[in-house]
Amino acid sequence: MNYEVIATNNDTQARAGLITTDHGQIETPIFMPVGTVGAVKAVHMSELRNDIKAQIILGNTYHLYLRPGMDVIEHAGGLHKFNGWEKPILTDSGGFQVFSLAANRKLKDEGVYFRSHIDGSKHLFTPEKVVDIQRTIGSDIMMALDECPPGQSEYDYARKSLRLTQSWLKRGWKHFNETEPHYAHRQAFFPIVQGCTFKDLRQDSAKFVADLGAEGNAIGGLAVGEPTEVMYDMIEVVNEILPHNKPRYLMGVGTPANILEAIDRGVDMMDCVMPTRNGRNGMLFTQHGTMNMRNKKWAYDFSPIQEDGASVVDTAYSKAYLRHLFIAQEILAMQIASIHNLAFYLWLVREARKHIIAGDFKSWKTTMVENVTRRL
Ligand code: PRF
Repeated sequence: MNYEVIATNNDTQARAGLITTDHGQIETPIFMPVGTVGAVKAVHMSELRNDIKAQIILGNTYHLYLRPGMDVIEHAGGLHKFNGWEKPILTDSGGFQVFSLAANRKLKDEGVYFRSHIDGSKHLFTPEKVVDIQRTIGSDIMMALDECPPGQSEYDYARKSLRLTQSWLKRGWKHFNETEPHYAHRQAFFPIVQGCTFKDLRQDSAKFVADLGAEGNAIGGLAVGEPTEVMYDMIEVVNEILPHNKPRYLMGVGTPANILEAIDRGVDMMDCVMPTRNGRNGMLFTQHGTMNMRNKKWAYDFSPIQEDGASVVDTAYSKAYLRHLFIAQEILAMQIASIHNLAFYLWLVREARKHIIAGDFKSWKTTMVENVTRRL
């Protein structure tokens, strides 16, 4: 993997960059649609490519390991061959998903024991094992095993948790360097900064991560219940330390406004289930504000979903029709909303990139944050 900074501004920390992987290039800042089980919910690969213009998607170690299992993925020749996505794939390590989904979790020095949320079977994830799993999946970017404590954690817990994450990181990094890819393409390994809402722990974690010298670095443990301003402060603290010549990935964030504020603070990569999950519930994000498509106010509104929208669905269907589909619980409603929201998120980061390069990102961002936070 290679990363090159293309442009910076002197009034923000924002950067425009270019990541090169063996599955192609990624223009940053970038938003990565979430494809937990190897599929972005309700969206075809052709729509991801052509309508949404996704450049990289996410997969999850936890889900793919439990189902279909590593034997199937290995026989398929890796996830790219299995799901037909030929561009870059990033996989999360499973730590975060174990904490949000699995039953009977037990944290030990060696790793995390848990029971599958699917059939109750017992498993152990170690820092080494999640590297092996991600080797089998064949993701272009793999993530380290970490613990992501709740946003309101006490200092003592946060410190102990960070020590565990750091000892896992050392082991995962060592194992990554001692093992080879299973397929013909190269893989990168991103360590994850933790430390909850405590500045000194965040700094400690960021230094530890920076010292490894990985090809990119991630910021975890945010957007987990802490106030938004605290999240922004933590991003600033961490990005003062993480190297400028490596991409920075903010995990699981967020709303369109969160994304713009993160880019302003020097973040290059983001992912979130929000555009797809909220979309399936009838919430549309647009550059003029959010719309709840189940609302009665759209019943006779035959104007396009979004006149100046970024994807084909925006002008192909009316608001009244989309509302009807949601009320009638038609599958097409979820498909349209998912395509619209993802296309909007990808449009937003492309625009951000243009404005970083043009040098007027700061003023563009201020106006855009106001617009996207409106309710229509
Ligand atoms: N760690 C990992 N994945 C994550 C997170 C984390 O802290 C978050 C937190 N926003 C989302 N996904 N491994």
